[in-house]
Amino acid sequence: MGSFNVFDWGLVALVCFSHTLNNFEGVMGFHKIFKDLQNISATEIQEAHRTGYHFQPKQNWINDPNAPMFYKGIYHLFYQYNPKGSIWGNIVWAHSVSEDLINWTPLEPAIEPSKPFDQFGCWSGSATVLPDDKPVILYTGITAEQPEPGYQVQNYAIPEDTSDPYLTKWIKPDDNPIIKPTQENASAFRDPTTAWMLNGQWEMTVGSKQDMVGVSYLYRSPDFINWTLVDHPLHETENVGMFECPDFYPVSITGENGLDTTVIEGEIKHVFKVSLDMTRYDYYTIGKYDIEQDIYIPDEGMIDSWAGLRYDWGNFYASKSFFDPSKNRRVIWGWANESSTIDEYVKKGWAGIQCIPRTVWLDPSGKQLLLWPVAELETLRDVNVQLSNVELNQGDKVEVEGITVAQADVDVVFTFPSLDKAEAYDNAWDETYPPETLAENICGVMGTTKQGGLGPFGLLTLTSNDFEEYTPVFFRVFNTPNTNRRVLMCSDAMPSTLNEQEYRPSFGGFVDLDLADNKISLRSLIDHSVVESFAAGGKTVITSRVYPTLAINENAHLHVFNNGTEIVTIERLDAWSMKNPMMN
Ligand SMILES: *[C@@H]1O[C@H](CO)[C@@H](O)[C@H](O)[C@H]1NC(C)=O
Ligand SMILES: *[C@@H]1O[C@H](CO)[C@@H](O)[C@H](O)[C@H]1NC(C)=O
Ligand SMILES: *[C@@H]1O[C@H](CO)[C@@H](O)[C@H](O)[C@H]1NC(C)=O
Ligand SMILES: *[C@@H]1O[C@H](CO)[C@@H](O)[C@H](O)[C@H]1NC(C)=O
Ligand SMILES: *[C@H]1O[C@@H](CO)[C@H](O)[C@@H](O)[C@@H]1NC(C)=O
Repeated sequence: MGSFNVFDWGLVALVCFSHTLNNFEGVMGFHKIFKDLQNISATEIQEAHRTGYHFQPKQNWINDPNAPMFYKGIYHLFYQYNPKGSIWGNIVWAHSVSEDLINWTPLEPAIEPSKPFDQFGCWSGSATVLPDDKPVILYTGITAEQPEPGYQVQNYAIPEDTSDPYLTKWIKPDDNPIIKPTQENASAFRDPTTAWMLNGQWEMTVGSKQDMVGVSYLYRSPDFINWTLVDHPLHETENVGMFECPDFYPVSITGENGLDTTVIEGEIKHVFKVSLDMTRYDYYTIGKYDIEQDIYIPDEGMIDSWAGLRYDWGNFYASKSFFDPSKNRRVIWGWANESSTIDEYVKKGWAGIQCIPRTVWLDPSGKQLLLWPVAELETLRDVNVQLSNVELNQGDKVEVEGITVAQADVDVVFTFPSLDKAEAYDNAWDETYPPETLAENICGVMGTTKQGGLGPFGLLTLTSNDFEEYTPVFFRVFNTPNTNRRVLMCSDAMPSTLNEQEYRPSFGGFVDLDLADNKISLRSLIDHSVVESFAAGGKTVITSRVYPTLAINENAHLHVFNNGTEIVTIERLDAWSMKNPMMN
């Protein structure tokens, strides 16, 4: 990630204005460079919206997670960090270590600009652990001040001492850069992936574009140092613009276990994920890695565009996965940016968090992934309250009391007698809204106040005393059998704050469920200014950043509600106060 350059700016602006969707224009502000603000470090950190158990440093700006890995018993997370201020700029690779993905200790930055091949920036990249336990980082270096061309190159870095499980010091050898761009794509050439092996050679891919075609260039190397461009890309997609932070990995079709990136054959499928700079969301397809042709082919029926599947239908970007051999799982990290104004970033002295790491595996249908918070998060669960068999009629709200609801983990199962009362799906929506924002638009139009048949029902998180503010996470079920638009999940920031200056999207996603068992589950991780929600065991995930003015700390409340004519029963609800881990 990190296309903060004037070349892209022109293109993005052009496309955004011609696009029918207003919300895509939000992208543009983020591309501006605020030179005079990027070195201003706050003397005081505003705590009101700081998270309790999400990953963040003590202060300043963060963005993409980089090179996550497990090495000699230790989890490593690097991330894009401005050591001097709370807006983007002066980017280094900050580095933290953990034994459980939850408690984090900061180390010195691992990679900082210093050499001709990265003097103007050390941008995102990935780690590969080579045989004999030798980790190598590939990252993007910026070699000239923007907007000079020829500035995005790929470099490598190696640990000074591989016997140190903390990998404290990193060396950038002098034979860098190992890959140079051509003049034409010099400003759009970044984010190298973890490598895999094919026919005895290493391969990896780098994100780019040619005009509006997103391109994932493929490179090959016998020794991890001498890389040559393969004559065709791993994958490309029309009309989506720049591929940032590509990720390419195998998933098992027989179990929930993760697989090392070097597994390229067997009972597997492959996932190809990109972060689209133009829309600022993370999209994936499931498909096949054709090792004869050395290309990735999405499965029949996959939507390979920004109307396709997302890891998260909310605020989640520049994600990166890694294989964790100690637990035999694949884990995804993703960044949730702050969604307020530049002035507020500077004032509060910090910006950006990493979402709770999520285990990822293939849904038994083979048609989507499932994402679920890593099990270690449960070690932070403290005081617990439960509800069971509570019936909710239309208009009912049941308060969940006795825990710290502004910093909580809530897991609930809803049941209902039948689908008979489900409201009609309005086919006009399909004409009115483009597929990529259909769910979000329906959530926005209907909210929780438009009463329905089966739903809206769900949680009202971060609610103020008199409901002036609330962040609802809820479902509506439509009477549209035989489509995947039957169950809608919403996480609506619109009523979340009285501060109307804030970005308050009504995020939404459909949940691919037939509801044959008249049941749906929801888990929400609430943490002051973030609500991360997982429907139906991780089929649909939505993260919202919210900035309540009243519903802060002990002034926040949590309710379960129903606003549909059908009775909805809380079959079981468990909610926990969440403790503070050691956080940098
Ligand atoms: C900001 O800090 C960077 C890194 O130390 C430095 O190179 C740059 O000149 C500073 N910019 C301003 C405007 O002070
Ligand atoms: C860069 O762009 C040119 C022309 O658009 C293309 O032919 C070339 O393969 C691209 N990729 C790299 C890595 O140079
Ligand atoms: C790098 O690899 C290419 C292709 O395998 C080979 O032609 C070239 O001689 C190698 N260069 C070095 C410096 O080893
Ligand atoms: C339920 O709908 C009524 C009528 O529109 C509305 O007044 C009420 O606020 C809604 N409840 C919630 C939680 O939005
Ligand atoms: C996060 O901030 C909001 C509000 O400014 C923007 O609309 C998003 O595009 C942005 N997301 C990313 C990934 O940068």
